Amino acid sequence: MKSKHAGRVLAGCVIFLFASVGYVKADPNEGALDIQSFLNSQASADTVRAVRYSNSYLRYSSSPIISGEHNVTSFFAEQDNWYDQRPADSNEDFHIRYLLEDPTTETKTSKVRFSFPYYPDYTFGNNPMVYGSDNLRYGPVFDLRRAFALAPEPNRVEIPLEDVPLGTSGEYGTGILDIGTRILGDTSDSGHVDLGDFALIAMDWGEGLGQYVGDIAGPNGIPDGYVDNHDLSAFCDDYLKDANDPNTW
Ligand SMILES: [Ca+2]
Ligand SMILES: [Ca+2]
Repeated sequence: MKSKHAGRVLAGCVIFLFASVGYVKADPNEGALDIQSFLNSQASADTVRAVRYSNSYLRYSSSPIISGEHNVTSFFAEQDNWYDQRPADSNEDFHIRYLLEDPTTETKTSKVRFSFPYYPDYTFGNNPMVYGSDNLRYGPVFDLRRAFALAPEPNRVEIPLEDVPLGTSGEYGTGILDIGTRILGDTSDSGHVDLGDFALIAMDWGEGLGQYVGDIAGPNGIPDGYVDNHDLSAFCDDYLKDANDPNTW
């Protein structure tokens, strides 16, 4: 009787052990984000994956990641430079270059798509995610999480970029994705959100359609060319947050 009970306990332990090994719990700081560019609605590049994994990233070793490299620049291209060259758990900014091999034969529309491949796990926890591009149609930066929350398709955000003119070849744009290192409302990019950032928003308040430092949001979470209540609301959400103090996020 005693040994039968012990046998059941042992069997229970073994089952528990297997269950524990099989269970994947996302570390709040870990994540993966797929980034794709599109010209005239056609995917113009392979998926680039922005990642921050510690050891568990090895589970996804088929991802285009070269670990151990210390070049913080990441590439985004039609051809072969499409991998993330940062260390696997890097906290560095993710630099993106939009590249073309052949000159465009017409002016092309351009957009970039972000999606979480392992939703709801591995989404970088609550780390702020801010993206800025030199060919973002409006605004200097936008909050990816705000855009995700308001996107028509869950876990997929599409951002229109400026058109790529006829005859363009090589690099046609660059962008920087900050994960956990920049706060959207920090329009001065000083690391801290305060009244100085509000002053920049106030300066652009009510102006006509254009590109403004204070344009950090819009009805769908993406800068819309105007500085109004959407931007003020985004600023208020971030007021007094500090990029160096996660407790304030
Ligand atoms: Ca600031
Ligand atoms: Ca706006």
